[in-house]
Amino acid sequence: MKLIGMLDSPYVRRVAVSMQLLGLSFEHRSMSVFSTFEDFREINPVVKAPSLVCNDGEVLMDSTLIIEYAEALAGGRRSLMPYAFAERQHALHDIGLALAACEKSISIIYERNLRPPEKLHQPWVSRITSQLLAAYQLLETKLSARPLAVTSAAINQAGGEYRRRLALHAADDSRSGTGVEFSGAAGVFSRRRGFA
Ligand SMILES: N[C@@H](CCC(=O)N[C@@H](CS)C(=O)NCC(=O)O)C(=O)O
Repeated sequence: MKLIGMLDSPYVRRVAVSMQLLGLSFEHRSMSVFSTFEDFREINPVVKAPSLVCNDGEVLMDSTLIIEYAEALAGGRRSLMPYAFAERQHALHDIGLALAACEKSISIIYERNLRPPEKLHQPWVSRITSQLLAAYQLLETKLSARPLAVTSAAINQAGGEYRRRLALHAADDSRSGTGVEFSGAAGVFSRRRGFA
């Protein structure tokens, strides 16, 4: 399997961290959807990062769908999602906020960096900014009440406050061999200025 995309993208990062935590081996090709657009198009004509080239050559895109595939590939024995229904609902809520925050952050960067300054539509930027602040504010409130677990043993797709199935098989964690501490929510929460 090949994961295509740069790790400054929160979407590529969440897939890379999740696949690592799930114990899946993959090759990572750091390609930009901008500076290497033509090369990227050879792999995925839609030019979306992340793209995952499966072992049979089929290409998957969208981080959530790729993670769903990775979880299926890892088998039911390992999962980065909480098992209990209520905990899963809370995790999905947090993940939705984090993904919305990523989407709005990226929209602002595209609006500012890809348009000529005279074509920038400030009411649109203000709208996106208010959405971005709402998502981060809700996350901040939630996380200040219950800080994220930051170890690879405890983290899950929503940051680690809810028990994931893997925690029931703690011995398995040593097999992932990561020993790495991640900054939160399987990669999605860390804030970066630029994106692939
Ligand atoms: N919903 C998608 C968003 C992926 C996304 O927007 N990736 C950006 C890079 S950070 C991209 O491919 N941008 C190029 C484009 O949309 O044309 C996901 O979760 O993977």
